[in-house]
Amino acid sequence: MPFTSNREFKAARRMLVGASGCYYTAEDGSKKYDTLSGLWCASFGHGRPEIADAIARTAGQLDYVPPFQYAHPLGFELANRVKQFTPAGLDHIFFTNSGSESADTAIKIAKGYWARRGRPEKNRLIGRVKGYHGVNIGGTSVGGIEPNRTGFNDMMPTGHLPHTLLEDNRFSRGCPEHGADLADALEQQILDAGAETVAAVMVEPMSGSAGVIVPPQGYLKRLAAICAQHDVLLIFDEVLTGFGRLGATFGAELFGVTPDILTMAKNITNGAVPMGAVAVTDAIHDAFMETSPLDYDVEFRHGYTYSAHPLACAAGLAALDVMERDGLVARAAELAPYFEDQLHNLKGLKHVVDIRNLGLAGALQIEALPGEPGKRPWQIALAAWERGLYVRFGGDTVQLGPPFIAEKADIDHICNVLSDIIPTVD
Ligand code: PXG
Repeated sequence: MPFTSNREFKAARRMLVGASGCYYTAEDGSKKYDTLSGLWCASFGHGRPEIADAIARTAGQLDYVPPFQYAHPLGFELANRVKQFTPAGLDHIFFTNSGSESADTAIKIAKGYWARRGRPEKNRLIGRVKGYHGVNIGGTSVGGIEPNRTGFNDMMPTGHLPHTLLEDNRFSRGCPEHGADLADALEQQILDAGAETVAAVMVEPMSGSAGVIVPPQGYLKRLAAICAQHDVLLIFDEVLTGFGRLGATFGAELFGVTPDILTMAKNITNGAVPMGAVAVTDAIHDAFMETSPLDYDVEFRHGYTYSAHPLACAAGLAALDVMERDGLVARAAELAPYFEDQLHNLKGLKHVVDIRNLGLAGALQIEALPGEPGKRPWQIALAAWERGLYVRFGGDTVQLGPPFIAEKADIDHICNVLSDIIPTVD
């Protein structure tokens, strides 16, 4: 099983057999409130009939189309739909099947862009400590969650900026005050390596997996300015933040920073069918289109058997319709201040050493049990499971990303259960 303590799971399996709205049904029939929207991907609520119907209809009509040199209308429809939501200037969409594939696709686009511009030595990527860009070779290398990298030997040579998790910022509400100057490490790394060797810097506007690390005020604008100054591409990994999680359609929009490349996945289909996407600027798109003298040449030698899969496209079109029709991004934004208040009310609880939040993403930092990292959140999640909550655990944080259709009473319930449980663990 992926990212699972397999031996422990076999001893106490946690099986889900149904999903509707904000709840899962476990195999014993009990309901479990979904406090992380699946894995941050089913944010519009489970079991949306519009999405299920679209998938079923398409499966009966057009189960599969080869995406190499052939196509189907739903792929173009979805690309046009997605670009209605991406920031202005990011109008060219390439489909993948996951966030990891989006990350590695973005990295190859960045490297290929400079090669096509006659600068193949501009090839190096810079990521950030605690960053997460999935599990493929590129994303693992650029990512900065140390245990995910060690044990696999050297992958792609990559630089890493310092993370922005500062002691001074503990218990900040929303974007913390301190740390914009940490962006200056990018300038130093570019100068050290030589700007002529750096292709791109890749960051999540808000780090999700490492435990909701919210960017300091002004930090992302500073990163973008340094990139522009040194001719380095900026890649935003919005796999987790995209389509509403921060109370804005994208982090790029919320922070007023438009990257050159933006990756997506998760909410794009509300999690119902695997899908990812990468959006790029005209300049990048054109660099690929213009370089070959042969008009039948393949411009981008990259893609997957299941790129723009009809079922994923159908699910994506239906999911984005639901998001728009029900005003779900605005709903996430509306609920966010209440979520923030309730989450920060947990300050003072035994073991809770930091609380972070932005939009409908939140994390409680749990003091690690000496010598047994990650144990307390595991114990918390198991106790929460017994109390009817599905809680994601991993590392020493408890992460919360409720569905955008959550009610205030749901937020109260989640926080009440956690406040009962957390002080009782070892
Ligand atoms: N980039 C980012 C920013 C992500 O959050 C990926 C890439 C990889 O996506 P795929 O679809 O290949 O898994 C992710 C995935 C968590 C958690 O607990 C987060 C993710 C996945 C599983 C758990 O925060 N993010």
